[in-house]
Amino acid sequence: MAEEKINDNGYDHLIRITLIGDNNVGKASILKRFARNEWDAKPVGTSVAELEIKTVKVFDKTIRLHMWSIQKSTSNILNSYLRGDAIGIVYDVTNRDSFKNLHIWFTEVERYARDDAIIVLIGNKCDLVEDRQVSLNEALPYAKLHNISHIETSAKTGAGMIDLFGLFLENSVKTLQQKQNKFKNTINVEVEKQNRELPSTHAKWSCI
Ligand SMILES: Nc1nc2c(ncn2[C@@H]2O[C@H](COP(=O)(O)OP(=O)(O)OP(=O)(O)O)[C@@H](O)[C@H]2O)c(=O)[nH]1
Ligand SMILES: [Mg+2]
Repeated sequence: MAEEKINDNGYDHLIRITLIGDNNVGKASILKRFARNEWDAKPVGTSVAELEIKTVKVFDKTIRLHMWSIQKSTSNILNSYLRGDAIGIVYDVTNRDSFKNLHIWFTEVERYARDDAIIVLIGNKCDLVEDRQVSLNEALPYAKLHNISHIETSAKTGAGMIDLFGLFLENSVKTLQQKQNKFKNTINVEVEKQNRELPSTHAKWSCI
């Protein structure tokens, strides 16, 4: 008999991921690309918060993802969205101001995020090579200073999506399993990667 039974909702764990950052950096587009593999060149801006839901397989667990993108003016309710398992702080590589404003978002994260939350710095719109205003050479030391990972993405092309969400997922699941005192150092990973159209270097999880 399985050591742990899937719950009545059909998943082992619920993981909450929240993307924050300046207006227009592509938070909703990143989630739409990952959740539905869709791209919209002219999306309606988020009024308060937007939710995407997706179910994935990580290690041998079925994970339900609730992924929120938060609008900047949501600051009065930001705290509740920052209590989740993972947070992506997004800037736009073609918009220097969105990089300069990162300290505002880090302050909010430091104030509200859980100690065990997975935090990733995300440089989006890396497809716009000609318009780039923020280089990797600037972003990487910044991420290192804050002791977090950094990934560049393009919601338009899908670049970096699998790496980003692989990072969120693998770390969130490990944290959950450590919490449940069931984490094993050697996990036999057996996953069929189904989202093959997205570029990837990760093979430890799959979309189902
Ligand atoms: N070229 C390019 N454009 C992008 C990318 N991601 C988002 N965009 C565009 O940037 C604009 C803003 O995208 P959104 O996803 O609405 O950004 P947001 O951060 O959710 O914006 P707010 O809800 O206003 O805070 C839209 O015109 C998108 O089409 C990307 O990776 N590459
Ligand atoms: Mg939005």
